[in-house]
Amino acid sequence: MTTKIISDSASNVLSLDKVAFETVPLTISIDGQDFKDDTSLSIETLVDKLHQGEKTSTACPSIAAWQEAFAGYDEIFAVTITSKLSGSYSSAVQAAQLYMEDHPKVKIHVIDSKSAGPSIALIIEHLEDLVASGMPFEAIVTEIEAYTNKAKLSFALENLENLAKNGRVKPAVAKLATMLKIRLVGIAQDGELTPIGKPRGLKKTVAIMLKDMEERNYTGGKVIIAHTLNETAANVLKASIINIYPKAQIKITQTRGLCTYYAQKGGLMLGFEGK
Ligand code: X90
Repeated sequence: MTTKIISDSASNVLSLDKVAFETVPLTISIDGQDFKDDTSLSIETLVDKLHQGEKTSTACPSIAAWQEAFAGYDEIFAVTITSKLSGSYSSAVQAAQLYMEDHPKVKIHVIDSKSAGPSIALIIEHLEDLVASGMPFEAIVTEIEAYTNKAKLSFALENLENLAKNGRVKPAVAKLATMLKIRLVGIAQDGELTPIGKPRGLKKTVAIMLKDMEERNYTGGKVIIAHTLNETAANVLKASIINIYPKAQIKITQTRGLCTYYAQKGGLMLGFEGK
């Protein structure tokens, strides 16, 4: 029995130690040129090109791209960015249906993370532990659906332009993007971006994020911080979390292409285990 975990590139995860893993890239287009969000993409170059580009957009993976990633395995878990903001989930579900028609013995479960970035990464890491423990496929499905509801996301963005331009936020939130020097703190709620604060400065940003962690019942479990060329802020956030929750297990990663595009330079994304 061979098992594989797959996610779209919105997870920012590049590899796993214990279980076969692959990311299916989303695509970023800048003035007609397509960039696949895979390991060959340099984030620094992407940020520069986005700065110079006029017309930019993103696209979810095709059905064919998901099917290629399924090939050769018996049991597959695929995790996607929230279905409310991207076609990635729908693409993966259709790919899974078609693939299982052609390969009746193969089991594929597609998970809508209802989130993005580091909370997808938490789901992937939990899947890795469950698969490695030898738990049967159906039991993992039940457990991971419950865990997905506990994998929370908050974020602090210095620029909402790309989210607004591509219609990924409600018009009222998009209006904030036209204001200067607004740092928006938000959370993923029901798979959508929900603003919770507009602080000025990092100190207040961190305070809002910590309050949200407490409100959503973080008690010292796993945390993943993803940043877009802002390691300093990620380290400040990490130190503040450890200060209150000394047992917190915290990892810091960089955003890959898709999250870099939407979180934009300076952006922070925080995935944590709540209730
Ligand atoms: O299909 C596509 O082209 C991808 C569209 C993705 C749109 C949203 C990406 C958000 C990435 C920004 C902050 C977190 C917002 C999370 C809300 C659930 C990161």
